[in-house]
Amino acid sequence: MTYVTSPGEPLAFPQGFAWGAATAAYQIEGAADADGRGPSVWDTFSRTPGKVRGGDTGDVACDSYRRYPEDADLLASLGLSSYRFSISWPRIFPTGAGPVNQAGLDHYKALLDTLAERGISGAATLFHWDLPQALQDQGGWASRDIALRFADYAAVVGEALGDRVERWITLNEPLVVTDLGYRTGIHAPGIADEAAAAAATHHLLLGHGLATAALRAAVPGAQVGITLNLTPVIVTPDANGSAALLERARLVADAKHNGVFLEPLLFGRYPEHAPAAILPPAALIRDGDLAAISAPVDFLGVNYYRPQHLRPGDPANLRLREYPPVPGTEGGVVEYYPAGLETTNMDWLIDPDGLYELLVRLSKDAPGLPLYITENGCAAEDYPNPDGKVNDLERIKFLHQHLEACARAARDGVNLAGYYVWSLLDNFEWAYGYQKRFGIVYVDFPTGRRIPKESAAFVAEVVRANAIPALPANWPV
Ligand code: IFM
Repeated sequence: MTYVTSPGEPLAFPQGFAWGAATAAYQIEGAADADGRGPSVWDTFSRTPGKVRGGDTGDVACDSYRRYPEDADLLASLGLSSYRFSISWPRIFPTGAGPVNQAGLDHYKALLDTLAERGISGAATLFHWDLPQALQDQGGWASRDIALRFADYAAVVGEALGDRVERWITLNEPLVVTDLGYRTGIHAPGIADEAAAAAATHHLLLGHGLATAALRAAVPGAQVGITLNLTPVIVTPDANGSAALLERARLVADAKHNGVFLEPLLFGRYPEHAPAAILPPAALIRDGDLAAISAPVDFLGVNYYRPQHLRPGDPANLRLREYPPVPGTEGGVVEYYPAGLETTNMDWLIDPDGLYELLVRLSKDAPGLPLYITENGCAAEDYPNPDGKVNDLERIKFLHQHLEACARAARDGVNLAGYYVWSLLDNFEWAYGYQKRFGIVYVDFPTGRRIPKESAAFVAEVVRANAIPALPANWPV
């Protein structure tokens, strides 16, 4: 397929826009026992029967720990200027606190040097969920001490890699850690305890604040931010419902999905409308914590996948594609899937307008703060055709629509500095194992062979033109 970007293309991106692809250590590296790596909570969890679909683990994954030069070549072949990867904490601190494993640091030096040789800069995430098991054994994120351990780890990594990393991301999606790791237990470490989840919220935030200071001390001029998964809440009134109730539901849902991390970071306070159960108790919040948490960041990383839609409805008598809204919202409002919107292979709504609204809202909450889309993409039923090609047209349509939302937001004054597609490679999709494919590059897991999908060619053209090509009028999906 050929993508044509016409001169004077209206959907252009700002000059200097960063184009990248994102991955995470546990999802792609494999090599679980190589070079002194210690176990992480995801090793323990995935090896526990019944926790991950098909009994899949990250033991081998995409074998990117060994095949990283090939992955760097892939990035270069797409013209991408930045690679967002995560550092595996248990490779650096196999037993949690010390000693430091030099071989782990050397691996990331080699990765960054390999990228640099190809003109690609590195955006390093310090914590993308693979906590050293030894730290979990001491309470994990439910214990305050871990915030200090995280800062120690940030300092060590900052000193070792500070001259090579362009941007630092302290945490990836802390809300997923608290919600799925500690509240429902469907992710590692598999805890289902509301109080532990609330404590983890505060300690993740504190860890971010202390790690930010540690990185800045270790790396003069370091660019430090955090990545949040944010979910715009869109309400649709109707003639029968109470507008006041709907607005209350919106505020509560927004506090739960967004405010619980956004407000402490940007404003140094927990959100007023959040359900009490999700907030850390006052006894956990010590003097100075909120100041450390709200120390200004250099940028905000935004992971966008889908919004939440709410409308008046009867929570006791749900219609098709209606669900009870977030806990803590009074009855009379339900979550629903609007009839006109399609869904992805994860059954997640496809709603690029949600991304536009989110970006505009963030630029009001944090005027001027550079925003990066640090993840955006979709899972699809991908497979190689008999001719060996992977024709992922749904993904191209998804990316096209979401990039259009980004370009519009930038045109309308949002300080959007870059976009990373999730993901470079098909990989270990947490509790779904290898059954969900998010990559723009197909991975044949039995052999590790990489096959760039059709979407990779599309992304390469967007990067080349720094603008979005029009899809043919007869686009089949
Ligand atoms: O695969 C994950 C990633 O690790 C974090 N953000 C969402 C992606 C898709 O579920």
